[in-house]
Amino acid sequence: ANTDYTQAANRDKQRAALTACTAQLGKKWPLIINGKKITDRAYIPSVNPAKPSQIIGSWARATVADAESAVAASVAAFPKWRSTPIDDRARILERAADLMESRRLELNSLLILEAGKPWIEADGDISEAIDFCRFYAVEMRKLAKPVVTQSVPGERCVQTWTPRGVGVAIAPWNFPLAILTGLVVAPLVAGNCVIMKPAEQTSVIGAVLMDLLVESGVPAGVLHFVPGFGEDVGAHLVGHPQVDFVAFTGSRAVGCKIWETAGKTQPGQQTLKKVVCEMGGKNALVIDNDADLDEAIPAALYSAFGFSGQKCSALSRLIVLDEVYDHFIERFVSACGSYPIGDPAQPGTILGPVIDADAQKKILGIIEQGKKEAKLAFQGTAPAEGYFVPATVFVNVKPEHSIAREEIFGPVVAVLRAKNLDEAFALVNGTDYALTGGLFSRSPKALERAQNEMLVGNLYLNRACTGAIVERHPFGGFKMSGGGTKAGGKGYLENFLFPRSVAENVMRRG
Ligand code: TXE
Repeated sequence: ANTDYTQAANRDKQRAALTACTAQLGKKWPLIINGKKITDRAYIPSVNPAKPSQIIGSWARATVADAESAVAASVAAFPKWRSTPIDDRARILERAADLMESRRLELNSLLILEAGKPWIEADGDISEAIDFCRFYAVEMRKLAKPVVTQSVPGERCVQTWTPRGVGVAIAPWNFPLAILTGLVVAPLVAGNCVIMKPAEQTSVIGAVLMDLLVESGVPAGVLHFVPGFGEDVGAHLVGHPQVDFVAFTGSRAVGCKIWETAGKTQPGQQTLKKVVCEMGGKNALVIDNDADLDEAIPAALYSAFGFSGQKCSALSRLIVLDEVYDHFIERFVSACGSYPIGDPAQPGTILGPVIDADAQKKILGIIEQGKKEAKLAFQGTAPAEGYFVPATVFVNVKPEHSIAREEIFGPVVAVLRAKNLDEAFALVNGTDYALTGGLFSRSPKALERAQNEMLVGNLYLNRACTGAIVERHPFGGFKMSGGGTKAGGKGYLENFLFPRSVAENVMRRG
């Protein structure tokens, strides 16, 4: 459950936590390999995207040699960790969840300061991290029970599971606590050793998560904190012959590179690597002629502009049917101006900055390209300091336009027009992605058709196409959105396990 920031007491507590967090900025975070803190490395500063002059902390940049040490330590620790009682492993995750809950405001403050997440979004990130810990602990306990497949007289047949070995968790910056937690604790509780490689932009949050997991009881040698650059340390770990799996969330480009690297068998490699991969999306909401606009418009605004659209589930295409088009555009555009942009540390901010200068430059470039292709229907304002991008809406967008095809990962919406649902659903399915999508309609037939014809991993009907609660909405897409796994869903843990079939001649049992 998220914090209710409409209560003044909660706002005061969050403000106090932010002040306390700001007071101890500038900390230097080491690598942690085999339980040892390594400090003599180059340090990379992490800055506040809303105030780039403010350094949140700096982290020791791992080298390829550090990656080698982490793999060697993991290989050595695996046999003992794999035979740890499952309940002991599950209890570590439950302690981590309790610690996160007890440190919620401090963690919130870090997400606000290092990732530029507005309070509500930061709080949701923590809630999801806590849910991942609790959910995967319960799921692993269920998997501990052998499943009887088919016993016949004299023979008992069951299926059990065994962990894969050593893996690397490579996380993005946009859910710097939640996604990193999920990618780490799922393989851990399954009995694997894990090397944590946070995103460069949010490695301080990664360091705090590492400390919290160590405090929860993860033994040295089982989990290593190796912050570094993706192209050297990340790539080296993905290609390492003794790394058995990669748990990745991030861009399509990097995801495809990881699949290629992991697919090449290296000398000395003893296992076919498993890649668990969640990438971007080009998510669309279809507005039917009879949609309830009082619902559809706030939902579209939240999906498009929450956290400045930096979510793989963010809305980036609105597909509006002819009859309702003019009315919808008029109301949607006038509502866009009501979305507050500013310092995410201020309560009530919805649009904070984008993650860094590169992202800001990339998205502003896409907006310039959009102005050549389509018509600018709305552009908000943005503070001068910090990596801000104004909320932007384009209309008269054609499906071949780049703003209708490529993931933007910023507060930019492309509006397309459709004659009918046939055309609308064809537009939805017409990109390389299949992550989230939704339909606002009052007609049961249309809602039925959406479930059969909108080919997305997570479909939302008459609600925002963004946001997934662990276990309630198992999350993940297909096509170029990912390998079809569902984070926070039943079966996710099986990515990090091998199934084993056991047949026993019970006549011989004493
Ligand atoms: O992703 P990256 P970023 C998408 C979205 C966004 C883009 C950039 O399109 O614009 O990714 O975000 C590591 N081998 N999403 O920069 O660059 C890197 O160090 C191994 C969607 O976060 O893919 C980081 O830890 N690792 C996504 C991680 O990959 C490599 C959420 C992600 O970096 C590597 C976030 C390599 N060659 C971004 N290169 C979602 N679906 O939620 C980089 N990395």
